[in-house]
Amino acid sequence: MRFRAKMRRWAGVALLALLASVVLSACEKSPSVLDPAGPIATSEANIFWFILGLSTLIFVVVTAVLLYSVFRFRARPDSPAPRQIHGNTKIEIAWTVAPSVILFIVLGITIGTMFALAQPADANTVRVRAVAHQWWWEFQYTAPNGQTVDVADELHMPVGTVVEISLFSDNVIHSMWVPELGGKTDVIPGHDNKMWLKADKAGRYRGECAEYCGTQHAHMDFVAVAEDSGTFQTWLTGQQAAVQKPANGTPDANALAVFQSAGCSGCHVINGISPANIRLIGPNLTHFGSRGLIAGGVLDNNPANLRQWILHAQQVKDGSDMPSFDGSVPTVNGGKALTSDQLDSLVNYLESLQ
Ligand code: HEC
Ligand SMILES: [Cu+2]
Repeated sequence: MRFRAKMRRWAGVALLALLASVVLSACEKSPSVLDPAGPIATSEANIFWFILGLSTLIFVVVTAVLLYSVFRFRARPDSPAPRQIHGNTKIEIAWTVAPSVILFIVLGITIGTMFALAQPADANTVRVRAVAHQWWWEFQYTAPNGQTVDVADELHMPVGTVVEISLFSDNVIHSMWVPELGGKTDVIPGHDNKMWLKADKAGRYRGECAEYCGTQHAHMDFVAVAEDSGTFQTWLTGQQAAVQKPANGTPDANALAVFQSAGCSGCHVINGISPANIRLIGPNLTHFGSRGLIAGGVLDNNPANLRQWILHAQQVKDGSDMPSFDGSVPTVNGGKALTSDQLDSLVNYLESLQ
């Protein structure tokens, strides 16, 4: 009875765990390495399936032999004591050699794939510099005319083209990973790694930081936007445009006045408005309205979320380098919360920066 009660309790726990995992995984579709959309992820998934297949085969064979022996040679009433043997050298050798051979096959396939995935020579290679911040990704492109394009949260890439990414961090170690495309390469201060990605089909693939880098590590996402090469070129050209200085008295001019007086301009560059060639601690906002995410994907980019972010950055992303503008910090905006009008005007303006 007690045994049965125990069993029932454990069955209950197992069922709950199963339900919880189903419910949690249904929350959002996570990107999967088993749903590859590029050559690196495809080779990696192939290795996984190969090893899984091989181990399943071994499991089935060993279990079959085991079960056969258990039943075939089980003790029966009045069966004689079995013949006592010391061992069988041939079998001992066989089951030492066979696993080694299998492990060498797996090693060979893994090393072969590593070499096969060394960066392919490709005349069209697009080069990107990725800078890992705590906690958001910055991507810098050099346009054909030499101009630098600086974006946050979105890694644009032409489909079918090798994208070579040099990885840079001046803070802690991060790791760059786009599960459906490949990657997971460490971003180490003082040691600039390189990786490459290629997407076989257009799409938006979620990327993330895969190395714990502080409290908001889980909110250090980005999206790899794979698009046909025409769209990519149009995007790159569009991103080079600087913002026009608005005429005095317009809503845009008022928004920029708030941007200056509240202190946003001390951390964020808007090309065409900020002094030329400066780099500041926060994301470049020149084309913020064209992006889908806010602050490493902690929020989707829409006016309501942007308002929430500006007002309560520290509640949305505790510990981030962006302060809240809700009057909670005496040194921020003179300790005053941004007024509703000021927020409206900032939100409208920033969302209009396409
Ligand atoms: C002390 C520096 C600092 C100040 C001042 C500051 N920000 Fe930020 N801001 C940041 C940092 C750092 C991030 C990135 C935070 C993260 O993702 O962890 C950020 C993120 C953002 C983003 C999201 C950008 C993106 O592409 O994801 C917006 C929009 C933004 N800030 C607007 C503002 C506005 C508007 C103000 C003024 C009211 C302001 N910021 C003041 C540092 C600052
Ligand atoms: Cu990180």
